[in-house]
Amino acid sequence: MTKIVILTGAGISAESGLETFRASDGLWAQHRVEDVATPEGFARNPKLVVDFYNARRAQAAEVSPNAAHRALARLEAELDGEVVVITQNVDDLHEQGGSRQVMHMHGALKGALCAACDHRWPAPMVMAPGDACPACNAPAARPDIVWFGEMPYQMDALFDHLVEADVFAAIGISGNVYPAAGFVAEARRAGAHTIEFNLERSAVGNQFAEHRIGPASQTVPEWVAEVLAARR
Ligand code: BV8
Repeated sequence: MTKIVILTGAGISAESGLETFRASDGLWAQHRVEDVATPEGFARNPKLVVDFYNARRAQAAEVSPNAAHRALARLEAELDGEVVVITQNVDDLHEQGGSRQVMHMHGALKGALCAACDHRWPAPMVMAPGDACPACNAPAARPDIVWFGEMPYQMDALFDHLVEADVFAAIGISGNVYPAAGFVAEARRAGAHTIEFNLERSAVGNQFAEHRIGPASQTVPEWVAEVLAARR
């Protein structure tokens, strides 16, 4: 049975209107990553960090999935095999687009986490520093986001999927952030065919066997149609 593992990054949500990280007008252009996406930044200025994620949560609530998200959901629904989406993104556009097996390795804007007892609950649209945890009541609520220096989620399960992949596709990632950027090497080692979808080659582009250059809303639906036709 065919198993396709797909890693997505900010580039798949760009055409839905969400800023990427490294575009010149991207998120990091307006903020220093050390200030808004590290535990140290959160400890130093929790309001700056919580407001950064409040703004992104509000922005994410305004946008819709694009044809690339919908194509991946079609692939999962129609392929005689298994499709796993591993996303670096913290928006829920894959779920809105219809994908069911989605792994948020860097957390999710819709999640809140208690820094004191590890309890998780659906985040309110607007979080404030010192919000109480509904389980232990400590004033220790934080966005359920994996910051730089923190361990990404579900790493063991992710690697189990990678080593079983027949095809590994990366869509809209710059290949700058590890361990996600290292997944292509793992998949290749396990014998997967590797494809990169991007506007240009990523920092790990030379590790992919195949490249589909262009906007994901065009290249991904084309690829999905080919994959499904080939297996009919
Ligand atoms: C960890 C949540 C330690 C926050 C994020 C090894 C070598 C070097 C450094 C490290 C290393 N190992 C660890 C590190 C440190 C660090 C790291 O990699 N630093 C980099 C900057 C050098 N990594 C970590 O800290 C990670 N933690 O490794 O734990 C550890 C290890 C073992 C045991 C214990 C602890 C945690 C990293 C997670 C940080 N959190 N996100 C938030 O969202 O606010 S990272 C964030 O940036 C994203 O989640 C994503 O992962 C990352 C990069 O963003 P991309 O998605 O790639 O987006 P970007 O804008 O960069 O690129 C967009 C791409 O799309 C471009 O290529 C563009 O061309 C393309 N595109 C644009 N439009 C389109 C398109 N493509 C197609 N169609 C379009 N229309």
